[in-house]
Amino acid sequence: MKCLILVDLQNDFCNFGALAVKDGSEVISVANMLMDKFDLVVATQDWHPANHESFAAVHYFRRPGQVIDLHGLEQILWTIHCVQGTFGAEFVPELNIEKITKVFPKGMDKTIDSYSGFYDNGRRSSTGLHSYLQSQGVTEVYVMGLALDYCVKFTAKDAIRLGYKTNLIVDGCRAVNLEDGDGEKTVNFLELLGVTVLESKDVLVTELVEKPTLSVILR
Ligand code: VGL
Ligand code: ZN
Repeated sequence: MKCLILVDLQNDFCNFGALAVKDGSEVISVANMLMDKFDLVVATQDWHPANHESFAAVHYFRRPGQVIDLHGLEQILWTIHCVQGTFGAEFVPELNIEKITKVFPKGMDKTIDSYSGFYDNGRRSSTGLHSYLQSQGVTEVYVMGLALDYCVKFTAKDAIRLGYKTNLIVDGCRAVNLEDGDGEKTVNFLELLGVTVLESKDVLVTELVEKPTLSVILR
């Protein structure tokens, strides 16, 4: 069984959101197109309390982009984003949420950030995504979303580490690029780990060729 994992397709990462990723909203149509090709679609949702300690604003004399030690882990400080119950934390209205079978919120514990959809950054607790995928007989995952150099990166990294055949749909992602080239570096890094890098059209085309009617024509 194959599963599409949609990472953090939320208002705060798009358009004029609090932590807007450049051209982030462009990936929504990619997600909507791909969803129809999967029997199983899950989504992660960055879901922070208002006093989350990854927010620069909850620390004295700290600015977004600075790195601190947060209870023993290196933490980049962000602007306040994806606060539970706010518009910024909601999925982008254009996203077709009907096909999403289950949503996995993350980042609720204010003392630790959670980039991966599977575990928090210290691997102290799990979101339940792995056991859910196992219960559904998933062996292969396709990962896309926001942001490529943070939550997508760590989700794909955990997926391959957990033994899933892992694909990254690269045109379904956009990067924060705190430093120039972070997005490209992420793609190279994931490829080295064994992640297959695909374009959405590769997935859409394979699906078509597999359809009996078309394969008859192609023969
Ligand atoms: C993300 C930074 C902070 C992400 C979430 O979804 O990539 N990045 N929280
Ligand atoms: Zn966050």
